[in-house]
Amino acid sequence: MPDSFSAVFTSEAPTTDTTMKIISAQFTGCATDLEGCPPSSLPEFAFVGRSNVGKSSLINLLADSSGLAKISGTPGKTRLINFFRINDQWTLVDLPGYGFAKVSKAQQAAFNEQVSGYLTGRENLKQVFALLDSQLEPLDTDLAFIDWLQQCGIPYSIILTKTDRSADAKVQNHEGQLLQALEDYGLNPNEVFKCSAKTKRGRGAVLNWIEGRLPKKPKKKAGKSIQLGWMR
Ligand SMILES: Nc1nc2c(ncn2[C@@H]2O[C@H](COP(=O)(O)OP(=O)(O)O)[C@@H](O)[C@H]2O)c(=O)[nH]1
Ligand SMILES: [Mg+2]
Repeated sequence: MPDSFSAVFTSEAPTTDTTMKIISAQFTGCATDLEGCPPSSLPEFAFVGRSNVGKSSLINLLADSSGLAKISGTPGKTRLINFFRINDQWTLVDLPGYGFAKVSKAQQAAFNEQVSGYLTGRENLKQVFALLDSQLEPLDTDLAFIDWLQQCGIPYSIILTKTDRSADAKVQNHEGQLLQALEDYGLNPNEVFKCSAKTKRGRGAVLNWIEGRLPKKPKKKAGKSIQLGWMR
């Protein structure tokens, strides 16, 4: 092989990271139901899952901010819909965790009604990310929730969380079971992502997916150079 070729092939690949840069992430409000949600025309992306699935950790990972969403030692404490404006471009919505056993059935039903009101009624909601724990086989409660999303015509993707906690083979096995269950029930998520808040796995994939759904910024027209000839 001529030297020039080896030079080409051994040269370092460019290290350009194309992941969306998080320039700003601000808490903009919270609500218990649709009526209380802050008005916004920005595209919204909501994150939901059972308590302790790793939602707050994932939100902090995505937003590049360790304290944005509170990582809870007490599962099920967050009963509010929280809004975070990212890069003045889109809104990340942290929905309360479902399926928490320490609240009464009546409380859970009221809460489900409030969250479902947001999910079905929020006009700028672009997509729901349903979080599932990759350490577990797909659970009926999760599948029922996903089925409900699909029946309501709400676009959704699935994120398998905490992939660092199990061996790759186990994660793959659970992913396979999930894909099979989705097929059996005729459920069609936009994507299935695998994430870990610990290793940052999946961060770029989720952010790039969101970026692809944002309105394109108008390209600057090729600026004409200012004619300075008159000054001479
Ligand atoms: N190893 C590991 N632990 C995680 C990950 N995500 C969350 N956790 C832990 O799981 C627990 C629940 O996380 P949290 O983000 O509060 O879950 P939430 O209740 O769904 O908001 C905490 O102890 C986290 O430190 C992850 O990706 N890897
Ligand atoms: Mg949380």
